[in-house]
Amino acid sequence: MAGCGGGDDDGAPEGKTVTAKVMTKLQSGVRAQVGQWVADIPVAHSEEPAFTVAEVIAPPGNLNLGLWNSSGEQHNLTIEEVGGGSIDTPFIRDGKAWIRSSLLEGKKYVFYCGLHRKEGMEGTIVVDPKLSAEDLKPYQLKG
Ligand SMILES: [Cu+2]
Repeated sequence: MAGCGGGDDDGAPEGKTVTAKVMTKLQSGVRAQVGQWVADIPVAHSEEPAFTVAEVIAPPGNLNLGLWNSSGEQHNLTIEEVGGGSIDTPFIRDGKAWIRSSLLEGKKYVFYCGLHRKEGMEGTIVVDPKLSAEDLKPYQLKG
């Protein structure tokens, strides 16, 4: 439970790295505006509390993270600038919640669940100013 080791012997699934996508058109159910960057952070369906995402890559500017929770357990999503402030969603047991942060180049950000951070429910946000137009993929809300 040190929280800094690389051990994966707790049964929680390994989170993946995702690149934020851009909103190209308004979508109901998404709290983001056209031109902004969006990434989904689903809660894993596992015995141990976990997100399925461990790292988000996004350019500087507004990033919208969508917490997807259908686990039946309470979770939330907090974005924290390392050494700075944080912003969080309410705790939800089912459904989705959105959070927006304005990412600055050169700063470090983490995201985590306020209840289960010690259990490994956390990840990092990498601000990459080199993300180019070729990297843009349209965000599409999942059914
Ligand atoms: Cu949690």
